[in-house]
Amino acid sequence: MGRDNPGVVIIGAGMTGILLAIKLQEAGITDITVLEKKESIGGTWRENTYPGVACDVPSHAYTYSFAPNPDWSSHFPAGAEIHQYFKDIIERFDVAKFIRYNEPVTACAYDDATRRWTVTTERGDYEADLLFSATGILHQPKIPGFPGRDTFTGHCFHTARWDHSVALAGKRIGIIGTGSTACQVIPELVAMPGTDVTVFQRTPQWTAYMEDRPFADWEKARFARQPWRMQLIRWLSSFVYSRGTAALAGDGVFDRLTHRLMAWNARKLLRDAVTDPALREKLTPDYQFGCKRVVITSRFYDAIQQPNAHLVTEGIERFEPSGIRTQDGTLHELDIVVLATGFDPTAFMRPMAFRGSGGLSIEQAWEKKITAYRSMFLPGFPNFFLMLGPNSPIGNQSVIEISETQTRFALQLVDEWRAGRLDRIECTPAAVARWAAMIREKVQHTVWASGCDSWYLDADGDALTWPFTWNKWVAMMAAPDFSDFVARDAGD
Ligand code: N01
Repeated sequence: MGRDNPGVVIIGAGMTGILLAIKLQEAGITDITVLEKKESIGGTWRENTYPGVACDVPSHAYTYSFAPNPDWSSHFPAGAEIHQYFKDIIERFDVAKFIRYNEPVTACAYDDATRRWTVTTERGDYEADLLFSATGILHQPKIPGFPGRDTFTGHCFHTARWDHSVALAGKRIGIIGTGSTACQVIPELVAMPGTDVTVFQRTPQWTAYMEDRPFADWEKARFARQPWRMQLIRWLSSFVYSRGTAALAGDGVFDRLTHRLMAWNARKLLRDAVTDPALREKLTPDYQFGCKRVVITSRFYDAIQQPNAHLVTEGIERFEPSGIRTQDGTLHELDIVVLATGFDPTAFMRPMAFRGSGGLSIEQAWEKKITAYRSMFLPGFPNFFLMLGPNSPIGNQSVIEISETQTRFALQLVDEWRAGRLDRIECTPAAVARWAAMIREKVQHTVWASGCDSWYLDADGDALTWPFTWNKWVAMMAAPDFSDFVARDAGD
C-alpha cells in the first residue's frame, strides 16, 4: 500500500495484461491483481480458435522482446501455439499468482476523496491506486444486423465464437467477409472433405504474400545457441513492417516510391495467382493498396480457385431459413454460415460502466470523439492507463512492440508518481485536444484516407489507427512531456 508499493488492478490477462504484470513486478510493485473475465489467459489467442487461426506477424517478432522463444514451430505458428507461449510466460515470470479468473469487470469508479479506483466484478470489489485497462483492441465481435438472421435454420457463428461442436466435413458453408480472418479460415474450409464453400465478399482486399515453413529441429537448436538470430528476424520484421507503414503514412519521395512498388507487387501477385480474368476482376480492389489493412496470406487465392469454392459479390439481401439470398435474387442454400465480419474497434472498456473523477462517465468523456492523449490518457480519469487505445494500431506492426512501448511510457509516469513528483497521472484537456487535432490533420494526407471503408477510420473519417510512421510513434512514446500532465507537483 502507499505510493512505494501501490495497489494495481489490470483488467484482462491477454498479451498486454501479462506484460504489465511482469514489468510492474520488476519495478518492485507486488500488490497486483489481474482480473480476467474467462477461465484462461490469452485474450485474442483464447477467443479465436477458428480453423487456420495464426499470427500474420513472424513468430520471432510476435514475442516479448525479453522472452524470445527458440522453439517456435514456424514463422507463422497456429493460434494454439501462441496461446501456449503466453501460458508458459506467466509461469516463467511468476505472474500467474496475480491472475483471478472468471472475474469479468462490470464497473470501475474513481473516488476523488480516497484517490483510488474501485473495480467491481461479479464477485466483489477491488481497490486500486493505479488502474490499467488491457482489454485489447479487436475484442468485441461485430455482428451485422442482417435481416432474417434468426430465421436461418442452420448453424451461424462469428469466427471469434467458433462452435467446435458443429461438424464441417461434407457441409455447405457460407462465409461472410474477406478480411485477414476470413483469408485464414477459407483455405481450411475449402480443404476439408466434401465441403462446398461460398464466400460473400463485399469489398475485395489487397494481399501480400508471406510463405510459411516449419523450422527444423536443428534450426531451433541454433536459435537457442545463437539468440542473435531471433533478434535479427525480429529486427528485420519490424523494419519491413515499419517501411510499409511509412509508405502509407509518409509523403516523402521514397515513401511514395515504396507505396508504388508495394501496389505493383500486389497487382502482380493477383495477376499471377488468379488465372480466370472474371474472377480476378472480382478480386481486384478499386481503392489504393494499404487503404484497408493488407491481408497477409499465401493461400487465399489458391483456395478461392478450387472447384468447391465460390466467390459471391452480389450484396446480401437477407437470411432465409435455408440460406442467404443475395440482391440478384439468388438463394444460396447453406448448412453453416460463418461471420468473418470483424470487430468493433472502439469498444475498449465497454460494456463496463466506467466513471472517473466527479462521476464523469466514459460515454460523456467520449461523447464527441473517442480519443486519448498518446492513445492512453483521458482527462478526468486519474491514474488510469488505457492500453492499446485509439490510434495505437500501427499498420501491420507487431502489437507486442506497441504494447511494450506503451508499458515503458506508463512506467516512467508511475516512477514519477511514486517519487511524489506527480500528484496524479492525468493529462490536461489541452493535451488531448492538441493530440486529436494532430491526428485529424495528419490522417487526411495518408493512404488510409484515400477512399475506402475500414476499421482504421471512425464514422467521421478520423483515424483510429496511428497515421504517422512507426519511428514517430517510438519517438513520441520515448518519454513523457510532463507539461501535458496536470499537477507536476503535489497540488494543482
Ligand atoms: O475483420 P475485418 P477481420 N456485409 O474488419 C466484411 C486482425 N487480425 O476479423 O471490407 C458484408 O478486417 C468486411 O467487408 P468490407 C487484423 O488487424 C489479425 O478479418 O467492410 N460483409 C470484411 O471483408 C485485422 O485487420 C490476424 O466491405 C461485411 C470483413 O467482413 C483485424 O484483426 C488474423 C459486413 C471484416 O474484415 C480484423 O480482421 C486475423 C456486412 N454487413 C485478424 N460487415 C493475425 O494474424 C463486415 N463485412 C494477427
